[in-house]
Amino acid sequence: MTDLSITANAQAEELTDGFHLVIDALKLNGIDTIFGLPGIPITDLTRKAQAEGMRVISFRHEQNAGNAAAIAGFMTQKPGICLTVSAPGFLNGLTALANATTNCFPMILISGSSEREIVDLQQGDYEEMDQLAIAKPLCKAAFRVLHAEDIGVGIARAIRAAVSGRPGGVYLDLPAKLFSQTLDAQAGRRSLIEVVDPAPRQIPAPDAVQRALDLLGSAKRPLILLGKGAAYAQADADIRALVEKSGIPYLPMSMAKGLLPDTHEQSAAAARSYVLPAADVVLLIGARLNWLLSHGKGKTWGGKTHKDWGGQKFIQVDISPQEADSNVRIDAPVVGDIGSCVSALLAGMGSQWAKPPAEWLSAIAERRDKNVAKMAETLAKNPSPMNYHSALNVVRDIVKANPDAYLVNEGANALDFTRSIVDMYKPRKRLDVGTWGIMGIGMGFAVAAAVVSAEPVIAIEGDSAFGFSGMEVETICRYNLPVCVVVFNNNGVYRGTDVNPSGGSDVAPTVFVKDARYDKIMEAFGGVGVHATTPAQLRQAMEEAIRSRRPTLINAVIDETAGTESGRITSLNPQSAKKK
Ligand code: OXT
Ligand code: ADP
Ligand code: MG
Repeated sequence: MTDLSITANAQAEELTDGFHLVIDALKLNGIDTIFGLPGIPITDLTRKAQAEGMRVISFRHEQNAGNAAAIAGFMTQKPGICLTVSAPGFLNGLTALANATTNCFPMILISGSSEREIVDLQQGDYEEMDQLAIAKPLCKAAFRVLHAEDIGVGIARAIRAAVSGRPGGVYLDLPAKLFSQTLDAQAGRRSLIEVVDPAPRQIPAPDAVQRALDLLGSAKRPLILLGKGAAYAQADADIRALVEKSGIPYLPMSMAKGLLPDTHEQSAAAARSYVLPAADVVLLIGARLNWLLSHGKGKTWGGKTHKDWGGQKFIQVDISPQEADSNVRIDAPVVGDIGSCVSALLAGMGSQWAKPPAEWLSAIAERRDKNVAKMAETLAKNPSPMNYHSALNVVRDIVKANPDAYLVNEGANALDFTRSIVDMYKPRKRLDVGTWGIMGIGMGFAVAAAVVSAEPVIAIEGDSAFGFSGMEVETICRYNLPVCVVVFNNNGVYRGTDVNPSGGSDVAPTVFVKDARYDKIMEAFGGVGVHATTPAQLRQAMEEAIRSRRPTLINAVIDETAGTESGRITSLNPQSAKKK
């Protein structure tokens, strides 16, 4: 080696660059996984991140990588990272970013972008797009870094914005030129920020806590509603203690199922349509009064018409001060993080808290027992062809036997029946379509759940829902993940029975290829494919999938007449004024 090349090497060692600073900044903040899809200008970033010990999970479409990042954020309280290329890759990831923001999941979409000078003059660069401007209205915050020395600040701001206060999606724009910019290595290290206390606790005001307790204590028919914010908060023991100490019946929203086991004696889930209109005081913990709760009014709540208030008084525990009064009056807002609020409520309840009146509890128990008995009767039937109930009876047993497994769920009937039939036993195990009722989260959520937790994952998918992310079956096989996908195959969206009203040769818009074999997709990539037409076959295949931890797809044939239009939300379909 000549003297000259020794000097050049020494200099190279003392330099760092944009690629390494991004990786170092993420690692410094405890982020060890990237979900993404390589290409110009971020291919080398994925390679170098892997070389530096990060887990880089590469997807077949950015939307699925984005959904994986979002749910990783929900599971861990750390922002999930999705990495994409410019314009089209960025746009593919954007739906997931918007969905994360809507659901209050912390994630950061990092996209490479084209040259600012060319983009801003609209001179037609490769994948030209003003990504920052497009992302801004769809997320909580959006930042762009132009100089390598600002990467540390950019990542720190993105992390804080994603997880502090109400969590949400953040966009970070990294132009191509940034990655090869160099910096003295020491200056580079000094420019990085390890974020201190990224999601500071927010202690509720004592008078707000007292107001809430006074109202709750005065109730004759109190009810607690647990939402996915309560699941996210990881205050599981205190939430359980609050429910049990108060003796108040509770309803879990879909992703709050399992916060307390669904079999808990205070669960009013099986008496939902009775308790909502009958309750006089409702304590909302991390749940918004949005469409899923009929905006806190209307017939669901005992109002005369869909606009009328049912007369309940609400206490709302939420980190966002703007959430209260968004739909109906909140009589006692408690603003703060759920952990701090719930522990303050618990402390304020003291040791003499009176349980709710016995008439209220027995009225609920009566409705619940009736519904549970009716459900048990339906589940015990064994019709041919298999229907949602007989198939889900199997899933219910498998989840009971494997309470640590994650349950991903999407579809319409495949979603709604699973929610009410399959009991959950542990917090944050049920991952589903969330606030938007969005199809396409399935395989992204399943991959992330398996990668983050290493636990088995069961994905119950409508055949339509599965189609939105089905190609990620290859990803599941590539990383050999313990994911068991069960496609509830009823030949279409809601049902497989619609006909073309014009009599033409095209099939109806809601109908798919009949008797399709989704199991063959899994086999194409080396996983296990099973065609199941009976509950016994489904049971055997699911048990084997959990035991072996091999990627498995079960094509579960469901009676094509069994579903209803839009599942439980038929009423949201607008009706034509004209008869024909
Ligand atoms: O009290 P009552 O008597 O009312 O009974 C309730 C409970 O008390 C009782 N229950 C129980 N009984 C006994 N035992 C137990 N343990 C028990 N637990 C409960 O059961 C009932 C029901 O209880 P639940 O569920 O708690 O109550 P309810 O009233 O349903 O709750 C109301 C809601 C609103 C909270 C609830 O319904 C809910 O969370 N709904 C979510 C609905 C949703 O988000 N749906 C997904 C969207 S649908 C549609 O949009 C679809 N698309 C369009 C599309 C979408 N979404 N996205 C994109 C990107 N593009 C397009 C499409 C394409 S769905 C879809 C595909 C559909 O086809 P698939 O093939 O995938 O699926 P299939 O339908 O299977 O074919
Ligand atoms: P669900 O769909 O289950 O009803 P939502 O997504 O509508 O739940 O509501 C979740 C709520 O939880 C949001 O209003 C959000 O601000 C709140 N939230 C999220 N995390 C926390 C937290 N750590 N502390 C307090 N509130 C939180
Ligand atoms: Mg279907």
